[in-house]
Amino acid sequence: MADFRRKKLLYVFNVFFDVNQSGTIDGKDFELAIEKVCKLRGWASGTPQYKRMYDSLIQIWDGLRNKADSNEDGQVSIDEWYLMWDDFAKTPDKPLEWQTQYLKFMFDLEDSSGDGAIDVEEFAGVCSCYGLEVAECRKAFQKMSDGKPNVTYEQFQNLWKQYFISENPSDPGNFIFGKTNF
Ligand SMILES: [Ca+2]
Ligand SMILES: [Ca+2]
Repeated sequence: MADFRRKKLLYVFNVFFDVNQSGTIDGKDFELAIEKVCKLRGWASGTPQYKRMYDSLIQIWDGLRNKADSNEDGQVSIDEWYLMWDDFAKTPDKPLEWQTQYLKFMFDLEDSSGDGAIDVEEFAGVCSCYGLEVAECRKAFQKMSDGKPNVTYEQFQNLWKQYFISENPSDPGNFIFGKTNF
């Protein structure tokens, strides 16, 4: 796998999945992610929105673990992570179910107004809740949207695919997780 693609995969692993920075992904990371995004949205535990968020992230974790945890230790290591995305790159039109669920989850989370498109404020709001600098998120949005004010779901799906398979640093899909260079 090319170094550039490996760096992108490592970045998503570290920032969006291994939330407690333990070096592997497991259920605890997802529980922290649930707290993080519900706090961002102002959803208290016990509310229907909290429950929906909880259910969809736990379902994503179950799907990820089932496919990627090949040594069955209950955790997804960085090597297991690389292996799974290397398989994805071979047949990007046949994603795993959890991968599609996560793509949709991220889009819906970012589209906080629910109008079917992401704008720069929505994008920066979510990325900064994962600890990224707002200024860099804004720059990343300009690059991924090619200077346009919005990114639709259809566009996002293509950018997403590009993120995980592209080895060309100038492709717009490289910027969908808020980082401008690798
Ligand atoms: Ca972890
Ligand atoms: Ca494992």
